[in-house]
Parts: sequence; C-alpha cells; structure tokens
Amino acid sequence: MRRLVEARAQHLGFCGLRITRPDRLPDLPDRLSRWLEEGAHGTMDWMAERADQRASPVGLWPGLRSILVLAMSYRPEDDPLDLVARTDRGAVAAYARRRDYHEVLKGRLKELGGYLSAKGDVRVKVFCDTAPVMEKTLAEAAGLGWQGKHTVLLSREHGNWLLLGAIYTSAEFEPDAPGRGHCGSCRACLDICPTDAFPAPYRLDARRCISYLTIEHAGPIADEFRTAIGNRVFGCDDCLAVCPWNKFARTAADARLAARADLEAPALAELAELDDASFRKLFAGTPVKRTGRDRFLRNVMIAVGNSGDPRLAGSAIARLDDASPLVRGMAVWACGRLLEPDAVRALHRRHGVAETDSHVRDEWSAATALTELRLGETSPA
Ligand code: B12
Ligand code: SF4
Ligand code: SF4
Repeated sequence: MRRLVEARAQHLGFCGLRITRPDRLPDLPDRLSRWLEEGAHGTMDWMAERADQRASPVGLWPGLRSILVLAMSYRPEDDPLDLVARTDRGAVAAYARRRDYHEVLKGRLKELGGYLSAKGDVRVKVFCDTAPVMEKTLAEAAGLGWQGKHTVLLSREHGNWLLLGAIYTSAEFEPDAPGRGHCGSCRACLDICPTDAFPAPYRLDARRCISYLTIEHAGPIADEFRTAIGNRVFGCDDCLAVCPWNKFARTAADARLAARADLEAPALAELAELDDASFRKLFAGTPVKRTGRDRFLRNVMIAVGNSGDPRLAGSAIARLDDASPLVRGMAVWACGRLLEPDAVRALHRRHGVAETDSHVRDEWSAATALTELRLGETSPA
C-alpha cells in the first residue's frame, strides 16, 4: 500500500512523502504556547484561536492514526538575493511569483487522499496551510527534513525551497524515523536577516519578519522596519536564499508551480500605478492577490522611498491623494526620502493641509520635520 501511495505522490508532483504518527510528535503544546505567550505571532490572531487543535492533531481529529506529510519544490532559477540589489524593481518572494500553492497542493493532496481512501475503508483529511496544523513540525517528525535555524523545513536533497501539505488518515502506516538537524555551526540565515527577526536560533519573532510585515500585517508599518524592507514588496527570501543546503538541491520547481516571468522583477514605477482592478488582474491566481491592493501599494511606496532614485518620486506624488490612508501615508514617507525640502513643503501645502487621517497627518509632520532637519544641515552656520 505504501509503495503505491508513494508512486502516486511522485506522479502528482510531490518530491517527498514521509509518515509519522500522533504519538511520535514532539511537545507541540509547549512550543506553540511559548511562541504565543511571547506575542511573536503579532496580529495573526488566527494562530492563537484554535491553538489547542494546532498543537494536538488528535484533538483536531480523534480518528487520526497516521499523518502523511508531503513536500513540493518551488526552487527558483535565479538567486533571490540578486533582485534585492535592483532598487528600481519590486522583489516578490519566490513562492508568490507563481500560482497559489494552496490551490495547487490542496488539489494534489485531495487526489492523493481520494486514491488512498479508494484502496479500502480509510478516512482522510487533507491540509495545506489553511487549518490549525503545524506542518513544519509534522514534516520534521515524519523525517522529511529538519527545521533549520531559520525555522523553515529543509532537507539535504531539496534544500529549503519546499512547500508542505499533510494528509491525516485513519489508516495505520509504519512511521518513518524523524529528521535530524544538519545546521551545525552555520548561522548564515540568522546573520543575513535585515530586521533581526531571530531572537535565537530556531525561534522567529514574526512581528519583526518582513514576510509578516508585508503580507500579514494590515496596518501601517513601523518606521524602524521601513528602510530594512528595501524593495521587498511581498514576502522575503533572504534567510532561505542564503542557506548552503540549497546548493545540493537537485529538484526543479514542479511544472504546476512554474514562475511567471512578469513577476520576476516588476518595475516599481508600474506597480505604483496599480488600481484595484489592475492589481487583481496582474496577481490573479497568485498568493499576492489575497493581501489586497492597498496593503500591496503600501509596500510598493516603501520600496519607492528606499530606491534612492528621485526619478521615482513622481510615482509617490501620484499616490498622495490615494483613497487608502495606508497608501497615502507611505507615499508621504517616500516623498520625504526622495525630494528636496522645498518640494516636500510645497506638496504638503497642496495635499497635506486638508488630511483627515491621523496616521497620514503624522507622516506629513515627520516628513516636513525631516526636511527641516536636512535644511538645517545644509544651511551655512
Ligand atoms: C504563521 C506562518 C508564518 C509566519 C510565522 C513564521 C514561522 N516561522 O512560524 C510568517 C508570516 C512570518 C511566515 C513567513 C514565511 N512563511 Co509561513 N507559515 C506560517 C504557518 C501558517 C504556521 C507556522 C507555525 O506554526 N508557526 C508557529 C511556530 C510556533 O512554529 P515554528 O517557527 O515552527 O516554531 C517552532 C520552533 O520554534 C520549534 N522550536 C522551539 N525551540 C526549538 C529548539 C530547537 C533546537 C528546534 C530544532 C526547534 C525548536 O518549536 C516550534 C514549534 O514546533 C505555516 C503553515 C502551517 N500551517 O504550518 C506557513 C509556512 C511555515 N510558511 C511557509 C513559507 C514558505 C514562508 C516564507 C518562506 C514565505 C516568504 N518567502 O515570505 C516565510 C519564511 C519566514 C521564516 N523564516 O519562517 C511554508 C514553509 C515551508 C517549509 N519548507 O518549511 C509553510 C509551512 C506553508 C506551507 N504550507 O508550505 N509564515
Ligand atoms: S523572511 Fe526575511 S525578514 Fe523574515 S526572518 Fe527571514 S530574512 Fe528575516
Ligand atoms: S543557513 Fe545554515 S543555519 Fe540556517 S537553516 Fe541553512 S544550514 Fe541551518
């Protein structure tokens, strides 16, 4: 039975399948509750809402006997770190430059689950990211690889460009040996993080992670992170891209997850022009669409401000009257970074005086104060 399921999984594009059982899992409740108690999940309240089920697969489904954990590769062709240096371009995380993996993996998991249940009196439930399931920890327990110091699951065969899914089943399978860590003394992922999001190896404070800030976080992004965000307009790949185990990854991205060429290095000037309809059209079927146009444009404005290129100032000026205060606020910030003090004051008179949103008003105050400061620095004593 196992061999048939493995062959089917391979046929469906999965590069790895390993099995564990609920009595073989490490101490999930402690690990999760510690993370939640620290507040490391930020505003992702959904991580806390069904924490008991997240930490207990049997609590989620009492009929559970075995857990099949599956991985699909999305290894990018280019090094994502090269893109971070191209400041006139927006960097979209590698996983998001393609069809939404939730749909692709869920579809394949359902097919595999259907195949399994057709083989006998077997019940299955399939999960990919949308249910309270700790996929990385299950994957390590099943032996697919190990959670690296960056907390992401990686393996010696596939590196860390893997997306995960799980099948809970009432069938009894022999479990595999759990994964063993091979990080050794390496700390490349910890050192490269632009926002110091790792308080310690194997622990991530999501509140500081660019992936959280640009995707999950709905409000304005705190000033302390804006410069470090650089041109990352959706997610971040730095800690993954630097991992030495990727060099040994033989697996190419699955064809169903082929990257879209137009999302490889989109021009910031073009992204800055997106309205709701063109945003939805450009990102149709990708994970970016779920974040929504306003949050995305907020990120684009930060990238424009970080470009250091005054020629992009026009892209920020055009968003000073945007209907979304999130976008207006970051457009003000970008103008403050790219324009001369006189120009910022003139823009404030034209666009800022009538501003009603308190956050955007604060941005105007900060931008005009910054330009005053710059004036002071350049005026003769
Ligand atoms: C919440 C979430 C996020 C949050 C928090 C990330 C995080 N590290 O938890 C944010 C928004 C930041 C995020 C970002 C990303 N995510 Co995400 N995310 C999730 C989600 C929904 C839940 C993860 C979770 O349970 N976190 C809770 C904490 C408690 O878990 P943890 O970090 O694993 O913590 C463990 C360790 O601290 C460990 N631990 C504690 N002490 C010690 C000590 C030692 C020695 C060891 C070994 C371990 C250990 O115990 C904890 C529990 O096991 C999963 C999908 C899912 N349902 O599982 C996807 C998932 C983890 N994300 C994924 C991806 C691809 C990403 C990004 C790469 C996307 C991007 N490019 O922007 C980044 C990576 C950032 C990073 N370095 O983690 C993939 C990762 C695949 C893989 N190979 O592991 C997943 C599995 C989605 C999927 N179905 O494929 N994500
Ligand atoms: S995804 Fe980026 S910001 Fe988040 S932990 Fe990794 S390097 Fe740091
Ligand atoms: S970069 Fe180094 S420390 Fe980080 S996950 Fe990879 S091997 Fe482990």
